[in-house]
Amino acid sequence: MSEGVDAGHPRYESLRIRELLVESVALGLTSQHGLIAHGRGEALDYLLGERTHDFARLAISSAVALLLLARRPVISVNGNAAALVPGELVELSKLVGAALEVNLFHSGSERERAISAHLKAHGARDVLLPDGETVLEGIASGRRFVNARGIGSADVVFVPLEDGDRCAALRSVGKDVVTVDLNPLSRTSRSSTISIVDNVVRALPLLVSEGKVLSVCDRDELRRKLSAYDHERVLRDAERELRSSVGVY
Ligand code: PTJ
Repeated sequence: MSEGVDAGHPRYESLRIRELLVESVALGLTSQHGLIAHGRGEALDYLLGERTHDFARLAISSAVALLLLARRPVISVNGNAAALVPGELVELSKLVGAALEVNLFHSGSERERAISAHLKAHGARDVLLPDGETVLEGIASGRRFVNARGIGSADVVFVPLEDGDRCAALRSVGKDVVTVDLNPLSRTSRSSTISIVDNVVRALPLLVSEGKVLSVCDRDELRRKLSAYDHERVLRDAERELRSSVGVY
């Protein structure tokens, strides 16, 4: 980390994460737009008290159950997630048997390769990239380019930091989508199957620990976990939490 971030600073953790993202832009992992997206996330996280709420814990547990029940789960990785939680993404992929696929809003083969190498340096064996032939219809961004062995044939896609277009497109072709997004009002949160309203830096370690617990459960137990999830209620509780912190009910 560059000089100037004092570990004793009261906002050290927030400054550390900013610094990590700035360095990740310099390393060619994260896009400059990713910094702006992070700023939006920071503001929402501040209003949520920078902690994991019960609505997110329920979503995390249900998301792990859904991933373990899936036939072909895939974890989609973008530039922000790769910078913030590379080791956890790799660990989760191993726990739930999911493929890792790089999929970028601002696509570019150099950045795809850099993210792939970064994930491999954190223990990933195989990382899928867009195969150059498979396209997901209904998306305007670079996220339409996918891999036929990954997102193209997945039944469940986990997408930390999403944009609404892709989430809706994945749902429209019958795939279940798990998202992590600090904004419960976003199209992403609304159109996903399971929405984890939390910061990826807290949610991913919790997904990994829940993965260790649930990976020994049988399928009936996993289905019971999944049936406890109520999408409308989770979003309502998250929105209420946000509004209560700014005094708007
Ligand atoms: O795919 P890339 O690497 O080219 O980058 C794509 C970005 C992130 C730039 C692109 O997806 C984008 O512009 O995203 P949006 O539309 O700004 O949405 C990002 C959402 O993620 C917003 O709702 C933010 O509140 C949320 N967000 C930002 N940081 C975090 C977050 N949610 C959870 N944890 C975070 N750390």
